[in-house]
Amino acid sequence: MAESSILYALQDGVAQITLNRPARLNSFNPEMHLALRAALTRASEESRAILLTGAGRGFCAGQDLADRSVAADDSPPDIGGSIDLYYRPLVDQIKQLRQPIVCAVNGVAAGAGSSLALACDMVLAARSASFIQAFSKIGLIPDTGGTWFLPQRIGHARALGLALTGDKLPAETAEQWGLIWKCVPDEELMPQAMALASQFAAGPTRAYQRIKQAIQAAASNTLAEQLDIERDYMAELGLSKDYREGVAAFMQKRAPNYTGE
Ligand code: T3D
Repeated sequence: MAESSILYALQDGVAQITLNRPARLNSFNPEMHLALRAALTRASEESRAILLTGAGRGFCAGQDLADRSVAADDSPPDIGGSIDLYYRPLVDQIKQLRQPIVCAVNGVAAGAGSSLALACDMVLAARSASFIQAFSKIGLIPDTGGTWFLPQRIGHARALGLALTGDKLPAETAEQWGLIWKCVPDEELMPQAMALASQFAAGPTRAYQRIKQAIQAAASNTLAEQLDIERDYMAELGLSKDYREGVAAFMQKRAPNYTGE
């Protein structure tokens, strides 16, 4: 029986999802798209933090190009349809997760694989990993949110340079440029990523959800709109059990016991 293209494990509130097509650097085919979406749905229901990574030496090399190879006289692939059916809903689903999603980039993240990592809330990368906007090398543009994530995080000049050249960005530079949270020694990637995900799984989930939404909204809001959002979310969270527990724990000089409520 063929091994599943997505591995899933739930432990202590953390759902670990592993892209598992290592012979093709975990590139996307329709089966892996559907399995990843199903795994994210399951994780959204039963976990308080998600950890996404890749099996083998790569994180994800984007679209499986073997599925796009056509003879000159064949009809071309429907790439717009593929984006509507697979890539866009994937970004939407990740951005709508209430719990934090940590991405552990274990190797090369190319094309939509890079965008997938950048769609996650916190990205840790192994020192040997890299980010490649491979799209222009095959005559395409960054998708899966790439044209939005890149300039947002590293500015116009660097975003355009990476997208036009398709040059490899080493993980260390990605950290220096503010594209990702952290670059760590290879052997520390999974322990550090799991420690972060575990910290979130034991944290105030509702506050995390609102933090994510507020920071995301800031990309297009005025200060006044943002101040409104802060007031509304603070008012809501002030009624939560976790807020009450956080204050009680502080006053009693003990660690909080958050339930996510
Ligand atoms: O089409 C749509 O639906 C629209 C959506 C598009 C989104 C996209 O992601 S477009 C961009 C697609 N991705 C790429 O163009 C990247 C292609 N891959 C590479 O450029 C290189 O593989 C890497 C730079 C990522 C890594 O290079 P390297 O030297 O470390 O590894 P390699 O030897 O090239 O790859 C190892 C194997 O994985 C190899 O197979 P083999 O020869 O050992 O049997 C290679 O063919 C395979 N592989 C790597 N990437 C892909 C792939 N097979 C299919 N599709 C891939 N994307």
